[in-house]
Amino acid sequence: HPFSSCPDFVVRSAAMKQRLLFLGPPGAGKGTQAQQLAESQGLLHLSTGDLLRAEVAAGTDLGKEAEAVMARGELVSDALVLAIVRSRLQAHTGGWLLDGFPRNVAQADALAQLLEELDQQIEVVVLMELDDAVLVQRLLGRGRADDNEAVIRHRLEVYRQQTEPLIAYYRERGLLQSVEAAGTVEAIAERIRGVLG
Ligand code: B4P
Repeated sequence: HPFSSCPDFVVRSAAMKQRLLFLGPPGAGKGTQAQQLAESQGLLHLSTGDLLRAEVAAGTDLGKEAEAVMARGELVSDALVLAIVRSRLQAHTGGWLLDGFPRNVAQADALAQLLEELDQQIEVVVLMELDDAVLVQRLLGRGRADDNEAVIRHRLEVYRQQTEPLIAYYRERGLLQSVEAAGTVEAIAERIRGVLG
């Protein structure tokens, strides 16, 4: 490699990536993998789904606004989600793992602008891919409030229409890495580590 004699290149290429996005359909296991990886790597795990559910549980105004939308399997407003992400990222200096955000092109554009303000860059986008039949089975097994079959089908549709365009968006920017999300939690974690090295 032309830069391989440069010490800075060696240091950076040896370290695991520190600023990551997890992308994929509902039930692909983003939350499951993100939690483990963030813990082992000392990254801030920012799950917009978890943060919204915490607002709902606390009965805040924001939570009241989000609750019905989430129960229908639709996306909470961009402004609301962005406010949550912005406050967390502004207050943090180390690495981070964004899980379930962005979920549409408007959110991705807003994130790009926020990161420019913070002088930070996404290093890799991990796309977790899995068949619909397996997704539905996993979510029915989880049994969260928004995990009944009709709502799951709707969330998959919302994913196809609004979130899937982000695959091309990040591929064009040279950031996308796909990982097969079938198999055991440990096997998938191993594949993810493989694309982060
Ligand atoms: P999220 O909380 O992001 O949840 P998810 O996409 O449904 O699930 P995830 O892929 O994280 O799967 P998990 O690891 O839990 O979103 C929920 C809602 O919040 C959205 O519908 C939306 O309304 C709102 N929201 C969130 N972010 C938003 C945003 N940016 N903008 C607007 N709205 C937003 O795994 C699923 C199940 O599979 C679990 O039971 C798990 O134990 C199991 N599992 C995981 N890995 C497995 C494996 N290898 N084998 C077998 N089972 C496995």
